[in-house]
Amino acid sequence: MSDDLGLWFDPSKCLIAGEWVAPSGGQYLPLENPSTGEKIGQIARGTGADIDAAVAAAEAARHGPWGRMSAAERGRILMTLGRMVLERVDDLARIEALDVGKPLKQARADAVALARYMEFYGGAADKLHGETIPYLEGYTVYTLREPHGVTGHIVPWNYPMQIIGRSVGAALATGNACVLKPAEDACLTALAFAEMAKAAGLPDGALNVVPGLGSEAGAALTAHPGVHHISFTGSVATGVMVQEAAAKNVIPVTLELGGKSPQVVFEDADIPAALPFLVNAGIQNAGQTCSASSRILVQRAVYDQVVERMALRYDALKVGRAMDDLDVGPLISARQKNIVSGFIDKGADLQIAGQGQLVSAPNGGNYVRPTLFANVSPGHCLARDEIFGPVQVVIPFEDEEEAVAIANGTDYGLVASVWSQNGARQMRMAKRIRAGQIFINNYGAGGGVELPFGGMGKSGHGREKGFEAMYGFTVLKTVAAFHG
Ligand code: TXE
Repeated sequence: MSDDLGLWFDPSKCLIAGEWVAPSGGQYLPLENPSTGEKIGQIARGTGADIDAAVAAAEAARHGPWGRMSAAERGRILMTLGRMVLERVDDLARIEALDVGKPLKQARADAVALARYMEFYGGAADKLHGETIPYLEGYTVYTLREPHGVTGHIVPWNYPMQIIGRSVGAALATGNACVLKPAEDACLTALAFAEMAKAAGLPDGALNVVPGLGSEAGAALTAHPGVHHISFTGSVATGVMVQEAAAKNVIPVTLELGGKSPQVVFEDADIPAALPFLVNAGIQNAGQTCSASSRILVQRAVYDQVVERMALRYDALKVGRAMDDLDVGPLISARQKNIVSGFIDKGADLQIAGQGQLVSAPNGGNYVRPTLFANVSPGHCLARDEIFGPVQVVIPFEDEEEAVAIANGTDYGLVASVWSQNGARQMRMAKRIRAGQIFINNYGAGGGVELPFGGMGKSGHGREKGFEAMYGFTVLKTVAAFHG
């Protein structure tokens, strides 16, 4: 497939108040193709002034036609948008592959997920409601679920379409007006989505997009006194800054900050069924997945067998250009490649059980070989820190007690899975592992628009996806009426 971007919109603009405008500072950031390192265009370097204009546009939208629209009408627009996304799935996949280096099939899955979010939240928009509460004689008490107002959305580069879908989708469905700051390394599908939203009939100002640097446009958005809720997905360090900025304005934040998610394989597991999940959950999107399963915990009796069979799969992994659609593409940037290579170097004294092959890796692309480390001790940095690359460690354990201790032994708590045929053990483990999502005999990195998702510990707080996200994007108001 060709490396032609074939864009149907101008990638160097911001969308503010329904208008495509140049960044007020007149400055731009380069767009690079991670598969080759080539410059393929430029995006806007939005400024604090652009964020001011976007927040003002969102504020106006919530007092204009968007704010007055019925929930059913909002839902209809989102569903129309979902259909439009589906019609352009291949275009979206192509530009995502070129912009972020995601192999085409994986990029396509993200575009389909974006459409699913619009369908889900479009359908749910008019199904969220408050309650009546029995109270004193002579009173009727009910609750209203109201939008926060202006919501800020700071999105990373690893799953732009999915994260925009879950965050902006739920916020719009509940009647908020959004300001979206996509990641500097991954803006194209955010702009494409905004262009489609406009064409789907979303009123001006309901969705504004300001690309730019995290330290400029991102920081301006999180500190803005006109923003009423921030939804952030990214690193722990930046998440802390976002929460500090939000605290100064006393506004709620949803933080999704990644993890070190384990899969726990017991001796009674269906190992052939587990194997594809064990490996795919670590190498999907080149391991740049918040819910990547980077730790595989295996009970001693089956440990050698699992390592051997995972290693065979690793050795067969093909790495190369996103447009060649192999198992693993490049990492997002040279910086990310350095971080991941640094971690692989830190494992020099460990046993490398299996490694993927570079088969189409032009110079200048950000490639690393997927690497499986065996016999890693739980205290090693490879078993503790988020690597955010195609690297997994396999750790042996003796019994349930030890499995729980290792599984819960990092700062994170996003996702976990338990592989066992023993129902009682499944239930015990699901209760004892500290994670926002537990899978039993499967693993769902990135999947399930219906399933509430979010972290414990340093994986963050607040829940996205499903109906739960809609509660997060609304404020509960209690009305107590005395009528005698
Ligand atoms: O993240 P940042 P980076 C982890 C992963 C990765 C590491 C660094 O381990 O190796 O973070 O990635 C915006 N105010 N994750 O540096 O900085 C930024 O523009 C407001 C896990 O890319 O957190 C981008 O839009 N916003 C993760 C977004 O924050 C700011 C996904 C994420 O960037 C800002 C990505 C600021 N001061 C990385 N500084 C996951 N949970 O999936 C930056 N940003």
